[in-house]
Amino acid sequence: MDKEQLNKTALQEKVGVSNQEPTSKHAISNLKKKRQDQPSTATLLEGILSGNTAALSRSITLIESHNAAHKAKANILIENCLKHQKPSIRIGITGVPGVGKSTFIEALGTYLTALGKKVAVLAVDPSSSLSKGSILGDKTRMDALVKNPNAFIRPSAAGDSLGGVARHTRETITLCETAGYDVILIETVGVGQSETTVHSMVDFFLLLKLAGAGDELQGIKRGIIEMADAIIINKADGDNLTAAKLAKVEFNRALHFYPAKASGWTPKVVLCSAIKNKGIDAAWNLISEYMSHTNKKGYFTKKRQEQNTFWLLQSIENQLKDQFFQNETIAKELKTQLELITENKRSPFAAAEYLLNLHKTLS
Ligand SMILES: Nc1nc2c(ncn2[C@@H]2O[C@H](COP(=O)(O)OP(=O)(O)OP(=O)(O)O)[C@@H](O)[C@H]2O)c(=O)[nH]1
Ligand SMILES: [Mg+2]
Repeated sequence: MDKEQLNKTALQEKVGVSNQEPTSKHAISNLKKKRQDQPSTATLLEGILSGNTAALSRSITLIESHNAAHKAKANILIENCLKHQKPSIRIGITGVPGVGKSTFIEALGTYLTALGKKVAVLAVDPSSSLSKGSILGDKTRMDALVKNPNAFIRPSAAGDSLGGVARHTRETITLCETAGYDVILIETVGVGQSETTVHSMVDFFLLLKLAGAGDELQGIKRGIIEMADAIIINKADGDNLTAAKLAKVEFNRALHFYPAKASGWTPKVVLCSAIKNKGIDAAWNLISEYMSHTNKKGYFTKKRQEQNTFWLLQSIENQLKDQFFQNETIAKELKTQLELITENKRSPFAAAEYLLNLHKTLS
């Protein structure tokens, strides 16, 4: 083997000279081209409209992307979808971890597909990147639904901020409605901020509870009960049934003390055993009753319009905040200003005004 040939082997290293990757230029350019070979927005829309779930999944991945070019493409796709959006009902499902949300969704989803409806399940869980198992767990607890051709399950992008997850979920709802899903079920853990976010994007908000444990014990805040259009007492089976019946009476009484809803709807309490498939029909009947009640009064559409206004303003707020805090000069100056405040040399308001003026000159 001559010296030149030796230089070409992958194992040989000349001091100070890094060997070229043993990949041909042709292969690299092919790989890059393939990566760019993303389907066009027209192809994606066509796929979504024809019920192709792979196209739907790809479109959701596109809207979840942080890449600027993808974001621009996603905006076009969403805008084109708006013309094709079909009627649906968006249902938010919340409750403390372990109350049975996923089991309930599995039962309700299966029940609805048997009625001939198409069901999409989305999960809002910004903490899932930390807790990891939650999304995977959901998938396994929805065994039947995962295999059901009339159901589509999509967990939220892990590791995102709540603002990011919320935007993606809102846009995913639009995509699912374009694909013709009649019922959109959105699962969220009822212990943080996410349920307020979900409440502002759904038509009907369902709170799952357990009998026998106080609100404090269940980590449920009063505000969440106020948001609920229905309370489902889950795990009303076996030894728990008597306590569940009692809880129903108590909740019905307690709900009278909450202020009346703008829709004129009185929240109701339903007993359910998601695991035994009991009370699922009663829960759906209640949701249907709510739909006809709010449709009659024109409230259903009004609420969606109000939600759109809220999301427009929320989106502006989020983007302005991002622009501000992601600016490097601002980040540096912010540190200096914080020091000045700590040393009592400047007031927080003067510092804020200074930073905002600086941002204005930078943009
Ligand atoms: N006895 C009984 N157990 C139930 C019922 N529904 C759910 N479970 C059980 O409760 C546990 C938690 O159920 P999940 O559906 O995963 O609860 P979850 O609210 O989705 O939980 P997170 O996603 O972790 O917040 C599982 O072991 C279920 O089998 C029910 O109606 N009765
Ligand atoms: Mg779950």
